[in-house]
Amino acid sequence: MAYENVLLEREDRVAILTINRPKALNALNNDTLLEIKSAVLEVKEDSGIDVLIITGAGDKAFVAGADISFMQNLSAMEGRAFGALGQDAFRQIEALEKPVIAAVNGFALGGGCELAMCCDFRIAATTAKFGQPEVGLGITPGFGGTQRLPRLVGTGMAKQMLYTADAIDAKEALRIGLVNSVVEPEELLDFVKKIAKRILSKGQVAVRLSKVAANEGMQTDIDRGMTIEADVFGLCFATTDQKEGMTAFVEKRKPQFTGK
Ligand code: DAK
Repeated sequence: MAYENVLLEREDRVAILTINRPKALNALNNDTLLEIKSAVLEVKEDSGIDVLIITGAGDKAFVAGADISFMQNLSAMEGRAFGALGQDAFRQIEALEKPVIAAVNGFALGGGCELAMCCDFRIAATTAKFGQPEVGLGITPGFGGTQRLPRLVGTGMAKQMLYTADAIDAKEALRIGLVNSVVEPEELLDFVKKIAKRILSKGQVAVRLSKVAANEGMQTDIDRGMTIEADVFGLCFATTDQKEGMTAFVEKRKPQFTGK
């Protein structure tokens, strides 16, 4: 499908989704959110893709937030619909049964921070900045920020970021656990692709089921979480990847996984 506000490229079994409105620092308007949803659906349905990387076009921004010019004159009902669209798009990324890595190449503010947070994990360039500036605009975060930020960095740090609207740099994001690594901007995409390759070398059914179990477990109590884990663990024994992985170990060779 042809997109105007995003790019969807494929390299081997990795898809790279680039939010592509550099003149507006990749801010998210209605069309961009709709295109993100379509692109993620494409990735979901493409059995040749096992990992998704999300990044921003240009060297300044990952995504500088929801598009303020677009939101400025929305009615209450339009605002509600816009919020629901963003929530829906980001939930679709979070629930995608394939690993999603955010390569945060600059400003990740408001909806941009929220987009990064719905990915499985985040790798940042040294130039990245994270924040939820919404209260400075007289609104609350609307694409999951009040829910995902406390889950990721703890309630105290999340509330400080939410109430002050202050942005933090990549080093601080690393310290509080919002990102996993910080690398030079020119190394960012290669670094993330190397992580993707590490994932691709493993059994993909097991990778996907790990995501399902971790995500569902985060929303429930530990006992229910253990049941979910036992279920996905059991399911692995119905796969050829499990047979191959364990046979290869016993035969002291590298496994040849087929994702089946
Ligand atoms: N929206 C629209 N345009 C934006 C933008 C944004 N979020 N961020 C930047 N731009 C545009 C600028 O207007 C400028 O356009 P031109 O003037 O050149 O036409 C261009 O990008 C370059 O930006 P600057 O000239 O400002 O660049 P600087 O380097 O000086 O500053 C900056 C970079 C990122 C610090 C600054 O642009 C900035 O503060 N941007 C806004 C950041 C922000 O506040 N983001 C959060 C947006 S609010 C909800 C639904 C959604 C949401 C909440 C609720 N419900 C329905 C409940 C989500 C809210 C948000 O994300």
